[in-house]
Amino acid sequence: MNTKSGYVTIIGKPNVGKSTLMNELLGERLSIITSKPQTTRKRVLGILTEGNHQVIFLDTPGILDPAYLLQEKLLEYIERSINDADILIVIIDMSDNKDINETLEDELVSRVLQGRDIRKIAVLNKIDLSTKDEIDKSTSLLESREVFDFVVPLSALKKFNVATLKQFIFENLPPGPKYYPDDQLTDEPERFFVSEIIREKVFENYKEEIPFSTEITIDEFKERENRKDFISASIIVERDSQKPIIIGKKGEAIKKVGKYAREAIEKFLQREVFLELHVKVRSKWRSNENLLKSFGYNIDEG
Ligand SMILES: Nc1nc2c(ncn2[C@@H]2O[C@H](COP(=O)(O)OP(=O)(O)OP(=O)(O)O)[C@@H](O)[C@H]2O)c(=O)[nH]1
Ligand SMILES: [Mg+2]
Repeated sequence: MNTKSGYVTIIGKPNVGKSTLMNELLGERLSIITSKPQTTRKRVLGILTEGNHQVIFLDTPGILDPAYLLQEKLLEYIERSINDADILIVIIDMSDNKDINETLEDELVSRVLQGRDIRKIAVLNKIDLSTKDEIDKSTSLLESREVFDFVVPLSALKKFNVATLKQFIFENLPPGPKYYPDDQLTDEPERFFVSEIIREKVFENYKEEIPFSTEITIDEFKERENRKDFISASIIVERDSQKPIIIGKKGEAIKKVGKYAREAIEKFLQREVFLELHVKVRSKWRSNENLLKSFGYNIDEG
């Protein structure tokens, strides 16, 4: 059989809709999405198999100038995912006037665009928030740069033009074997998605610097016969003063997060679970090499 397969890496500034687009292309809610920037912190792999085509999507953290060690690690995930790419998607937020130039002038992006001979796609996302004139103007501007093989305005949220993008990807996949079984969606373990879902609920339920100061660890994940799975997780914060904020008055805040997280985990795993949440302080974990490693930010091992 003439199969086609390849890696499609999705990059862009924070919050432009990378994870929304990957999920939409996959038809599954795999990567977590929130209205806050810096939601994605690792490379998230999603597999799409249709007929003779297998696409391995890599969703990446948003590109920014690293201010602390965690952000340097995020940049390494992005660079690595770019190196793996057969096709590169650069997403630009159409509703943010500055985003086109800032993205194209970003050092990393311009290096990639001028570099390796791979297919390069510009996605102008969030067109549901713009007028037709604005969209036409931005599309022409991107086309005039002549670095992209394809420029597509779309709305990942409203599912507009996503099929056109998918078609282009399928047509431009190199010949190759299927790397994964047809029904496999990802290569990450269930506990990764469980921790991500909890982090999504933390992002959604706390304000200001709290989401950015938190990390999730899964301390226990037990499948039990004839009983619900048992999951014990910790919300890690950076300072003692953040602990009572996570817990809330009479424990209400953490209870709410726990409920939302459990419901979303059950939906994802399609089975019932018992979820227990703790809070731990790990001083300045975002700048601590060993702690980052223990939280799984070890790029060398993939
Ligand atoms: N209006 C509109 N909003 C969108 C669209 N696509 C994504 N969003 C919203 O933009 C926000 C960010 O979406 P994400 O998919 O998390 O963005 P991201 O690029 O993965 O963000 P990071 O992982 O933080 O870099 C969410 O609130 C989405 O619902 C779109 O096409 N239209
Ligand atoms: Mg994301």
